[in-house]
Amino acid sequence: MPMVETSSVAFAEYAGQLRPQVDAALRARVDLADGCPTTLREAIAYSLLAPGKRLRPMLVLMAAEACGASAEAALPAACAVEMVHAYSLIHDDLPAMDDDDVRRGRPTCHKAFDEATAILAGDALLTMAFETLAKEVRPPEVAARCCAALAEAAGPCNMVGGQADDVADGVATDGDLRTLESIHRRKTGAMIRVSLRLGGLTAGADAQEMAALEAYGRRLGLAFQITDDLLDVRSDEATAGKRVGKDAQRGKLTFPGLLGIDQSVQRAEQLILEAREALRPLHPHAAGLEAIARFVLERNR
Ligand code: GRG
Repeated sequence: MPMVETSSVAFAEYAGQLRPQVDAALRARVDLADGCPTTLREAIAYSLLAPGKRLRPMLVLMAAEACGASAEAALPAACAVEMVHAYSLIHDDLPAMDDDDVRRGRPTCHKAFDEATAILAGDALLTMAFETLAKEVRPPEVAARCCAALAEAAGPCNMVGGQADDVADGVATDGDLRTLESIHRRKTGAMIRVSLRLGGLTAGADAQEMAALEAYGRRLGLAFQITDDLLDVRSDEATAGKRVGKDAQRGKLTFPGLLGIDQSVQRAEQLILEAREALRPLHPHAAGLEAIARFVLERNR
């Protein structure tokens, strides 16, 4: 029996429909900041509208659909997660962190502009995310819950904390699988889980639907990081749109480094199988989430 009875609509088809909507919504919110200095606004737009996959906003929209709501009402929340994600990429690429020159197939924000502008563009995007949720999600009680959920996911106990441990001296080479999973549950996984949660919150999901989204998100988040580590080993810069091979170069703790390539692939496959199983209670509206799960396993960028 298939995990979820869906047509085999591919991620690319969903992306083809939803991506223009998400990008138009993101553009509109950059345009709203009309008192913003020109260079800062250009840097915000440069990074926010760069050709990323828009995976997290699509998770928000598809989680809302999976809970029986229209994607439309979830669009502000979808923009908010992409703003936080874009900020995290800008700051992650800075010389003090990963020191990268290429992101999403283009020069990183601090290379295209300068370091101070990149830091400020990141700061602006982080604050714009909460402004968007607070002003646009309705009713206000749901907006407050969305703000709290996103702050928790992006904050010191999750994304920022995971990043802190990832860049900290000593964690890199002598860690074990538990350490690695703990870093990525916070650094990468929390933003994936909260994307689903925001979709559920804006859709007025019940407890069973929220639990299904959480179970799916936990597995998807970890599988996403494993496939990200595999891309660093197996892909090239032109395909991935970012520098590859850097983890091994820096002696970083990674899934292929700890488990080997074959076992990492098996682990990702198992997690995606479980993620798809977790969607059962959401049947039959979970076709989009099902397509994202398949995409995460098969992705090459
Ligand atoms: C600087 C506070 C702070 C946090 C940074 C997100 C992050 C934490 C670092 C990014 C570095 C990295 C490669 C993380 C691994 C997984 C990941 C988040 C990849 C980038 O996400 P994608 O593949 O990117 O969804 P696109 O460009 O498609 O949106």
